[in-house]
Amino acid sequence: LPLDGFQAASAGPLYLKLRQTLEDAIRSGRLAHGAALPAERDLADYASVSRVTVRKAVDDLVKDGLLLRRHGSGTFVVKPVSRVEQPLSHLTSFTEDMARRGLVTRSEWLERGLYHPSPEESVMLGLAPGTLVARIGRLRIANDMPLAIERASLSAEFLPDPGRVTTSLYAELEKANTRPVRAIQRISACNVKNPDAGLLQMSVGAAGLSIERISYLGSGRVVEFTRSLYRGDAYDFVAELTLGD
Ligand code: 16G
Repeated sequence: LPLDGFQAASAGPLYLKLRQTLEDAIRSGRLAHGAALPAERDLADYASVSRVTVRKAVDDLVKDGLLLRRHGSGTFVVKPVSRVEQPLSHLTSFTEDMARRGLVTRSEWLERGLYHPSPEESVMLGLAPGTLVARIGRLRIANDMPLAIERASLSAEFLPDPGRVTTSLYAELEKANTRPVRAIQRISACNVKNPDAGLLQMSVGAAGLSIERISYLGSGRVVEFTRSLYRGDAYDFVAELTLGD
């Protein structure tokens, strides 16, 4: 058990001492990233404290982002995320961005197929009546770290067979010469909720970035309407600003 050095007899509130001992175990690597925390009962027995004390110490570490509770499976040591600096000047794809940093990407599929469009999709994509919409919903993962949830909608005209997108949507569009050349992107702050928090391995209520991208062909036609949720602790969006008139 990761409780070396814990001394119930020393001064100060018990739960804070227990918290510090657990924090030291995490920071020193004795409790490895991704490892499950021993059961509350075992920690309480071993430290000779009440389960309430253990719960308070663990709650504190969850609040500070060092531990993560996963419903039904336990409490885990959070893997620290190295932040990604993402320029806001180029219309690149996730796969390209990550490859440039030497990271290996994969996706877990949340949705992929042709559907009747929602009213919002019809408006955003300028769909003619009767046109279907292709939806590509993915949890995007780089080096085994989930970074974002992306849900893209495109007119079925541009993506008649969504099953063909295996790794990169933009690479697939490029084959048909319909890769977007311009996009408007809106970034706003949010607090992640379930089920998104679970997918992104974040605590409920942690900071996320909600991003909407509408991308266009050279002709001005909309190709893609994408709603994404990025981990707030993993991304810095950086833009160059120049003095204008
Ligand atoms: C980026 C875009 C997303 C686009 C995707 C294509 C943001 C916020 N989103 O992640 O709109 O669909 O790239 O990536 O930048 P892919 O070609 O790797 O599938």
